[in-house]
Amino acid sequence: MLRRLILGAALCLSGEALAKPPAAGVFCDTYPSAPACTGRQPACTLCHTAPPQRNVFGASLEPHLAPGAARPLSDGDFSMALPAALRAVEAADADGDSASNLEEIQRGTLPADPASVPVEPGLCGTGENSQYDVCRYDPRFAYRRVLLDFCGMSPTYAQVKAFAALSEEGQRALLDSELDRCTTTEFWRGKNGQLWKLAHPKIRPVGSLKAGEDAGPIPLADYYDDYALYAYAQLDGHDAREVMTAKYFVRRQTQPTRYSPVTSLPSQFVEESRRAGNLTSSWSLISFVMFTALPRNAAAQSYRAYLGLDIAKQEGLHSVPGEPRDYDAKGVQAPACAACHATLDPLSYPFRNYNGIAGAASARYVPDRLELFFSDVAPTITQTPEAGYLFGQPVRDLMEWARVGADSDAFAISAVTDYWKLLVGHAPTAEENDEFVATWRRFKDTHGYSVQRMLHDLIRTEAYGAP
Ligand SMILES: [Ca+2]
Ligand SMILES: [Ca+2]
Repeated sequence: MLRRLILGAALCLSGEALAKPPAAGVFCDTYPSAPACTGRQPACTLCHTAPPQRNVFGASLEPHLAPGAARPLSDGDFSMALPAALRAVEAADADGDSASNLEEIQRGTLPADPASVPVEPGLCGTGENSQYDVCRYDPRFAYRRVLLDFCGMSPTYAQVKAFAALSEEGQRALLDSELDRCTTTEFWRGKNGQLWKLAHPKIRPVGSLKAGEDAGPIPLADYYDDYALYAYAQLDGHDAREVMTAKYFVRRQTQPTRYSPVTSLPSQFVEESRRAGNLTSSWSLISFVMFTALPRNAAAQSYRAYLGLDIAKQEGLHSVPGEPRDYDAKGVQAPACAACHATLDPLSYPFRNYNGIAGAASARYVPDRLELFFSDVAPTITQTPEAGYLFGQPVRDLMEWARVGADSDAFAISAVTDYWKLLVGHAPTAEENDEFVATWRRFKDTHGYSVQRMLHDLIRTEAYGAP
């Protein structure tokens, strides 16, 4: 018997059958150097509008998938048949944009979207733009950009002339020292400065609920604490992962802005052993857990904000066998919901004891929280475990969730993408992919997750410094 779906709580897709969870992995085994596969996996939308509906590229694959075999295919048969089907349509042009499917896959554009086409590398003719060295890294262009992006002001004519007179080595040194100087300014690190802008979609402030400084009419939590931890983790060679893993809080002093770690704040209530950076801040618990028993929204928001994966867009799906168990009886086992909830529910279990809005127990870690406050939600609600899964890997609790997440490629990719969008002006394009991958890999493997050191790489990329 079908249980009625409770809309709003569950994340469901239309249709009966579903996208095959192994599809993204098999695709990347077939095209390991495709931009969609470098450090991540392609979203379901490569082949589907919303699973199971296929887009034009997915539909063109169907007749080549184990032709003659009975439908539906098992996951195993599907995985065996997909590489040959992909190869069979490589020369075709599913979306009619004149670029073959193979060319689009290799250059990182969408084979089912005629608006997404590979751009020819710029024609670097001379005389097109005499002011700048178009198509190649131009230190003068980068210099102007660094002052604008990090200091919020254009260089004066005298500064530009002085810069141009320097040797190549002198120009590089000045770019580095100006970057370091400008990242100490209020424009970069102060309240509502550049770093705070990067934090907005992660924190999702709501002025009417703000407590403390700039309090609103219903003061529930002070999210300036969240901005302070975020900014601290981005600055001065600190480890950017601590936005997810910090056991400390950060106090902000003004004029000039300074951020310093502290062991307690009057506005924060989760004890040290249960803290996971901004995932467990008062504001995150108040605004993302709110009144819910199983905090799926808090889990999905953390996944999106810090790991760059949006489950509602079918990104980062790692179905856990046997899930979702539907402990809170929301009907998420219906096939259209299970596609996302097999990932989302086990992602949410480690939040089970973090309380949202509940009077004196608000924004706290409460052992047996479901037993104490939510036992009437569903007969099986109290069976919800605290252990869960992230990226298909078991995690004991939210601290381990945060640790695994912070150490993942997804974290580094997401963090560097934020700066790429802010500084280059858009998400990395297929043409920029090599520089982008080199930048996030060095951020992770060489720079110890120091944003400051990563920025010195980023301002040297052609993506940033070629006019
Ligand atoms: Ca095409
Ligand atoms: Ca296309």
